[in-house]
Formats: sequence, C-alpha cells, structure tokens
Amino acid sequence: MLNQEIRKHFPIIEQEINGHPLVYLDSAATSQKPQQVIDAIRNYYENDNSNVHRGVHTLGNRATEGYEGARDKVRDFINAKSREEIVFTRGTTTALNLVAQSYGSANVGEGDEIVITYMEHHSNIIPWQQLAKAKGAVLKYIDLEEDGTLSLDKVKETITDRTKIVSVMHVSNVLGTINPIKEITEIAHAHGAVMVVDGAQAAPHIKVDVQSLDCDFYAFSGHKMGGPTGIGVLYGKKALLNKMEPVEFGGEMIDFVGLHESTWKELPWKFEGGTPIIAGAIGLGAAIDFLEEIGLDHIERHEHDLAAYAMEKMSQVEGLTIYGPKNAEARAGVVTFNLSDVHPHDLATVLDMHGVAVRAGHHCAQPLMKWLDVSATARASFYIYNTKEDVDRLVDGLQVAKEYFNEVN
Ligand code: 7TS
Repeated sequence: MLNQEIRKHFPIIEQEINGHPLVYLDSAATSQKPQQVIDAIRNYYENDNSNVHRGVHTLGNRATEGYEGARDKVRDFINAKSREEIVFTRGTTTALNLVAQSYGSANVGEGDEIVITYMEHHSNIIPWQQLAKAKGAVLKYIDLEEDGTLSLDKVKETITDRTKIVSVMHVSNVLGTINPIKEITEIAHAHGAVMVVDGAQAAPHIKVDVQSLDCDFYAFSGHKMGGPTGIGVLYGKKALLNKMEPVEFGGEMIDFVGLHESTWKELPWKFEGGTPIIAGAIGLGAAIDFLEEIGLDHIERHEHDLAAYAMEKMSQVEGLTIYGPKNAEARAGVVTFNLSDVHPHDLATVLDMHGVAVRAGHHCAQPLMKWLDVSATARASFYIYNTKEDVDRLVDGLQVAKEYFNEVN
C-alpha cells in the first residue's frame, strides 16, 4: 500500500488543529487507529457482544471465537510456537509486572541480580526495583555508549552467574535505538538467566520473531500498533509459564474451587482472571490484519527513511540537538531533540499552534534523562501514516519557534 493510501484508512488524520492540517508525530505514546479496527470493535458491540468461554448460546460462541481468534493472530504475528504462550494483559506495563511478580518472586533471592539498562522506560524499571527491594536482590544497569546504543562488551561485563533476570527494551522510546536482543539473550542464557523483552516500541514497527530471538518473555501493547487501549500481550515460553503462579485470582482462571483450596485452568487462561478484554483483543486482531496487509518490512523501511530524512532536515536547524544513534539505520522512527535552551514544553506548545503534535517531557525514562544530562526533551515519533511532508511541517514549525523564542529572549 502506498503511503497516501495508508493515510486514507485513518479518519482522525483528516482534521485541522489551530487552523492547520494535523501532523501527528506522537505515535510512540499511542498510535492512531485505522477504520477497520474501529469497525471491528463497533461490529463486536453491535452484533456479537457477550461473555466468553461459556459455550451454549450463539453470541457467546461468536465472542469466544473473536477473542480466541485474536490470540491465534498474535501467535502468528510474533511467531510463537503455540497459542498457549500468548497471555492477554492490559498492556506492556501489566505484562512486565506479571513477570516480575510471578516469575521474579519465585526465582529471585537475596543477593541475586536483576540486570536492566539506563535507557529503560519506567515500566521496565520499577517492577524490578520493587522485586529487588522485596527480595534483597541487586538491580544492575548496563551503561550506554555515547551515541545511546548498547555494546555487547558492557552487556557481558554486567551479567554474571548471580544474574537471574535480564530485562531490556527492544526499541528505545526516546533514542529510537534498536537493541541486539538476540545477542543479549545468548549472553543471559549462558549465565542461566531468563531474558525479558519490553517490545512496546518494537512490535508495532519491526518484524518480531520470538523463536528466533529465543527470549523467554516478550511484552507489548495493542494501542501503539493501531489497536485499542487496554489490551496488550505477554508472550512467555510454555515451560516457564507452566511453572508460574497467577498473580490475579478470581473468575475465569480457575478449574476447581473448594472452600480452602482451588486449582487453576491450563495455559494461557490461568493468567487471565476475570472477564477478559474481549473487544480489545478483537480490535488488536484487526490491527494485526491491517499491519500484515501493509507488511512489517514495508513499515520498517518507511520509518528508517522518515527518520533519516528527519535527521538530515532537522540538523539544518541552528541550535538543535538530536539524541541517540547518528545512523538512521540503527534506529526506529523516533527522533528526540532539544532546541537551544527553549523548554521542550514551550517548543511543543508552539508546534501545536502550527498543528504539529509532538511529545515533550521525560518520556517515562527519568534515568535516561539523567544519563543524557537533561531534564526533558521534545520527541517526534513516526508511524505508517506519516510522510516526508509531515517532517517538513515539523522543521518549518521549529524554524518559527526558533525565531519566536529569539525575539522573546
Ligand atoms: N515500554 C516502552 C518502551 C514504552 O515506550 C512504553 C510506553 C511502555 C513500556 C508502557 O506501555 P503501556 O502501554 O503499558 O503504557 N511509552 C510511552 C511513551 O513513550 N510516551 O507515552 C507512553
């Protein structure tokens, strides 16, 4: 599908913001939704709405087929070995907390190590901080190279035989860095540690193959890949998930309930307590269909091209600092920057006056902000509907902002 054709599938894009056509450059926070996702959710509520896994009536069967069908689509999308390895969660955050609370509580003890990096999102820091505190374990950080990449030498220096869990983001939501997950997994496994991957910024943008990566857990969110909010995925290797205890207890996840003892359903349902996120899963399934129609290779190529174009154009703006890898091939479609000493919030406000939506702040990565020695940055993040014209509009906005703040100061 051509870029202009893809855009037509996103009704929200066709609007003006402050008198200018909208340029949405905040897809790392959440992506826009194609019409077929909106239609799938609407169709579910209009025609099929019912609770799942209860058999008997027709609507119930349709809802179950929709929900479990979405699980098959996810399995195929990330090339998991079996559908039992796909657990629906509320999002990446919930998925990572599940691993920390279930696998972590059972397998991490006093003096053991949990290894993460300086570039992690708070969702891949705090669950491990809490686990380390509860268990008397040590939370270690892999340092970054100057350009915001990871070197395997430093990975090797940090992971030891005391390391029980290594958890690393696949793609950085701030620097755009694509991390060498397969190689890090090999190192983690050589020390007997499990490898957890925060795939929130990868699954929407690059082809993920969990069998090829050989990671033990992989977490991502539906809302960053054209799907609705409130649905996400935890992939886990079956042998590990089988041994893990649920963290939420109640309806749906049980097999037998006695007065003082209960047993759990088999995988994956033992981790899905309560009425599940039925419409969310169906919406995610529709988003996967849409992404696969376009092709992940095409999406990845498009974003590399946009990032390269943006970095080239933006580097011509005087006083602009871009963070992260200089080589656009080493990064996904995220460009984080600051303009002289203009506060990123002020910058984002001026850009919004010109219809350009970017995010400003710490991007839920305060340790990384400290590492970069800044309190905040502005960030443009691209997706399938963005164009080179969008980048031009961003650069025009930055030029206007520069002149405006020069005059004010
Ligand atoms: N991990 C990464 C790498 C992320 O970018 C995000 C969200 C999360 C985890 C959490 O995902 P959630 O769906 O559970 O909230 N990142 C961003 C962002 O960069 N701006 O807003 C949200």
